[in-house]
Amino acid sequence: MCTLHYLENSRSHRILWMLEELGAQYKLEVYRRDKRTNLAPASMKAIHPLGKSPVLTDGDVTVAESGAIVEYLAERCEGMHMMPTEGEDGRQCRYWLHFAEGSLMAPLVTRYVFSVAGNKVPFFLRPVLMFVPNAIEKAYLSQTIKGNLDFVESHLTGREFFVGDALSVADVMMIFPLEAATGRTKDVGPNTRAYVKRIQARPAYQAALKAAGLPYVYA
Ligand SMILES: N[C@@H](CCC(=O)N[C@@H](CS)C(=O)NCC(=O)O)C(=O)O
Repeated sequence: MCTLHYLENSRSHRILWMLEELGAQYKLEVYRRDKRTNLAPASMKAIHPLGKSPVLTDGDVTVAESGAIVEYLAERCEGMHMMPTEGEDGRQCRYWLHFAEGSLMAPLVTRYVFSVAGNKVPFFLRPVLMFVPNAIEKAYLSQTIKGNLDFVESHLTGREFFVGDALSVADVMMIFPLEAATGRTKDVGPNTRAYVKRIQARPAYQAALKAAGLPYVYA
């Protein structure tokens, strides 16, 4: 049986949700974030050298990176119906799986790090110390994030899922950045907001919340 190393309020939630969608048997190890730094606890480094979450262990096998974990689960837990590999659906599935972390999460994380840093700077020093982050926000982050979210919004027009007409690992990967964006920006369109609500209403998603037994705050 595999074990999901689950960090509170993190990308781990998408993996827990997938395990529930698959009806897989699993164990859950829950880790709390450090109250001062909000980082993962040092004990996660004993599971994987980077100490990030999610991590899945399965006997001697350790799998890190959400994208690699969802592929592993599809292959190992009779979940290939969630990972089309052929034709246009296969290409689309691979595209969105990579887009989620590669294109969508990256600028959202950068903006988040800048905002946390900004909150720690005394307000009278902010104009000086936040000059570079503010310039990066203006010249790059705002247009990149908006461009990504407009692209997603247009893709979701008239669609229930990211790929074809069934839930796939593309949805599992996309939900986390879309939840984060919904909480943090006004650039998320109505199709995307409705999609996030639909996913969150799924019984397996609700079962994942229950299994974690912690509030899930992603904004
Ligand atoms: N691209 C990685 C990102 C992993 C990652 O950064 N996880 C965050 C949680 S969302 C984490 O562990 N943060 C705690 C820390 O950096 O200490 C993935 O998708 O698994």
